[in-house]
Amino acid sequence: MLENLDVDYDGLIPNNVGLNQDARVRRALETWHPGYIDWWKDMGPEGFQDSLVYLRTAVGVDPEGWAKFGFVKMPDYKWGILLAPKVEGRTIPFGHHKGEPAWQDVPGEYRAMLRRLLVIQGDTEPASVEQQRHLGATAPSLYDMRNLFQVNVEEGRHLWAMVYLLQKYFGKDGREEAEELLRRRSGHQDTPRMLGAFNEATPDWLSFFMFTHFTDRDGKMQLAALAQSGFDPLSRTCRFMLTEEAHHMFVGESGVGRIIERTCQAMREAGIGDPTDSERVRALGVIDLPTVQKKINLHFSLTLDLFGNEISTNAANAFNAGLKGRYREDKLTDDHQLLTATYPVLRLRDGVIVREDVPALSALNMRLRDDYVDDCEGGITRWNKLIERNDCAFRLALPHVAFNRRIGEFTSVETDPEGRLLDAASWQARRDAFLPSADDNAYLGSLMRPVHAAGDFAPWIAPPKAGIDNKPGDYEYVKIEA
Ligand code: BYC
Ligand code: FE
Ligand code: FE
Repeated sequence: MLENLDVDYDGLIPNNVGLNQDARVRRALETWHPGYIDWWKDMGPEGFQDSLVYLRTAVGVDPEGWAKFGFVKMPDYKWGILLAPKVEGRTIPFGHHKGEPAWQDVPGEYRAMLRRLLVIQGDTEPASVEQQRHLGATAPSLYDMRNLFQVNVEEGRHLWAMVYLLQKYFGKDGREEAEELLRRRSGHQDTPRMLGAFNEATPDWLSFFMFTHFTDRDGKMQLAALAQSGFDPLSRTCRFMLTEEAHHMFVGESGVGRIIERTCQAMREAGIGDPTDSERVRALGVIDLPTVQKKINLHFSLTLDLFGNEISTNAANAFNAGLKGRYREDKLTDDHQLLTATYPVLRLRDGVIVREDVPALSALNMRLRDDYVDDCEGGITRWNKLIERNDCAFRLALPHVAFNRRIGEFTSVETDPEGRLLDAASWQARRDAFLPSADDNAYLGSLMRPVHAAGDFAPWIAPPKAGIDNKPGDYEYVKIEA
């Protein structure tokens, strides 16, 4: 147990997987490293590569004190390979092989399925860095700029985590996949990233906060499902990744919260009682709450697509194989095989949305998505409390799961955010009331002006409650001219 907590921090690649004793994998990773750095310089944060950034670096896997903070130039960040400690005697928690010893090596019959899961997971990590690469230029404060870069370097580390598994357990195929992960590009016409939401633009900071709130939360759910895996190295990898994920969602939730707070405050000061009077609110230079709602509608619906089809044989196969479990599988008290269970799914039947019980095995994507929606509801409740505390007569809400979907049951229809079906003409007529319009985006764009003085914040966002690592409010988190 103890050796798992020891991190070798001396070499090129900090790790707790004994890379020094594993010449083959170390060589493969060291060969991959220059390509990764080239990718980071080309596709990672634009500008600021020579700036000193106050970043946390993972230096251990002990839940207390796993990270240390310090100034680093991003290309010199120590992207390490860290697995949560091995649990002695762990068994496969679900599926056909439930109760058998957890696999320490790739089960031959599931090799292709496992590789695909690792590649899809790996692909999202650099994709998000690419999507966010222009945001440094318009950071509303040094605090926010630092948080952006923190998220970016950790998504980079998540790519390393998947590349390690590919190179260690999949030999030549794994090395080829690792190269491909550096070759695909978010939004590229010919070589796009694999999943829809990761090819969308993140044009402004409200989008960034929504992305880290909603889409990083898909990351949390998927990693939690993979952390249950009977393939032990994947389980241990994902368990440690989840430690980092919490901060990404904090950045999103608190970022949106600070925008809401600033808007309410400006409205109060100006004596504006109607939060839907967007014109007057915008004249104050803050983000009107209806625009926040539209961004919620967009990012929530795009992220729901990442759960795949409601009814999925891929998901059933991955569960039966013991590779991908349910959210908190270890806390659930059923047979963990789902031999006879059913699960309710919303489906489109003759133009009507109905609830239907289907075999639970086939509905695992739906189930994970439901757990995700619950988690998102918590965020909405907290934002609404903030609005209420500010005496503002406005409430945010998640749109219906059928709204604006491109994957699954509702691909072929359009609905309003309450889930009422709309014909094509009504959708066209009302689209801009539901989703950010060109005007909304242009307004947000007009607010995106960088603020570089330590302790200052753009006028559309409130300062955070506390600094990172207990630093004071005027801390210089990024030394731009290092
Ligand atoms: N876009 O049986 P189905 C994160 C494809 S986020 C495009 O419904 P399955 C992060 C699917 O590939 C977490 N294609 O789907 C967040 C399949 O194609 P093939 C990322 C899609 O396989 C922020 C076909 O449709 N991790 O970490 O059950 C920042 C039928 O598929 C999409 C994972 O996703 C889509 N949205 O479920 C940084 C975990 N959806 O095979 C990072 C690993 C489906 O027929 N991935 N398709 O050609 C998985 O577990 C599953 O692959 C999915 C899809 C949940 C994604
Ligand atoms: Fe990640
Ligand atoms: Fe993340």
